[in-house]
Amino acid sequence: MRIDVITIFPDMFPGVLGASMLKRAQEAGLLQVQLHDLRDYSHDKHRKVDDRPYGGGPGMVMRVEPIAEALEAIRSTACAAHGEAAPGTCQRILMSPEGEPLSTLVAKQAAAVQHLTVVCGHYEGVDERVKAVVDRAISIGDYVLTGGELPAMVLIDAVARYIPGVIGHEDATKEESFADGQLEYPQYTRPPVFRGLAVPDVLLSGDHERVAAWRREQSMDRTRTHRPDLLRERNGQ
Ligand code: 4FV
Repeated sequence: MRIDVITIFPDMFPGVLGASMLKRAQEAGLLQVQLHDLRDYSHDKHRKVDDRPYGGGPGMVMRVEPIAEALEAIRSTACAAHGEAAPGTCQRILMSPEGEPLSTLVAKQAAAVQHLTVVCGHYEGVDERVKAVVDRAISIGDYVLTGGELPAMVLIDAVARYIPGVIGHEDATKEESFADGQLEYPQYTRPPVFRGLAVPDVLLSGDHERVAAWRREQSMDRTRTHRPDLLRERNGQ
């Protein structure tokens, strides 16, 4: 999978992309991330990519032209390389609080696309016409951040986990929170007792049936207690 990122802060990414699973995924050739400095697509002598909002108001807005030109430059290179025959081969995504909420389903869908281009906004946001040059907008949550860079990293991390071969054991993504619309069961490891807190006996029993039943029960209890909305959603309510 290839992911191109358009940002005015490319230096924010190496730390996240250069560690742990994302690093291994790139080294294994399962994931390729290309960073693009949006300022390279500014025609302004000061490489400005923002301007004051029409209609007045606080802050600055990111101009549409540099973003559109960066997308076209990527299309003419990366997309040309993998051939755009199959629809859905590539997707251009704007990270925005107005976007569709990032979820397990959205991450899985995006992981099925061969080539993603992610646009990171900044300042007060991007010119509304940016939505005409991207395929979708995704939000990581109902709060406003200083920039789209962290959301882009969250998206890359969430998507990378669904690229076959990135997660050591495929089952991991099958038995985890939200995989089946529920919260995952509690996990324990050594020591068997910590400051009087003991690991549930069933997990030390070696009785796989009982362990599986206990885990199903725990998952349902925790979901009912902490995220009843997930159950309503799953039951289509
Ligand atoms: C955001 C979010 C987010 C809004 C203004 C960047 C900021 C600034 N992106 N999920 N929540 N973006 O807050 O995706 O441009």
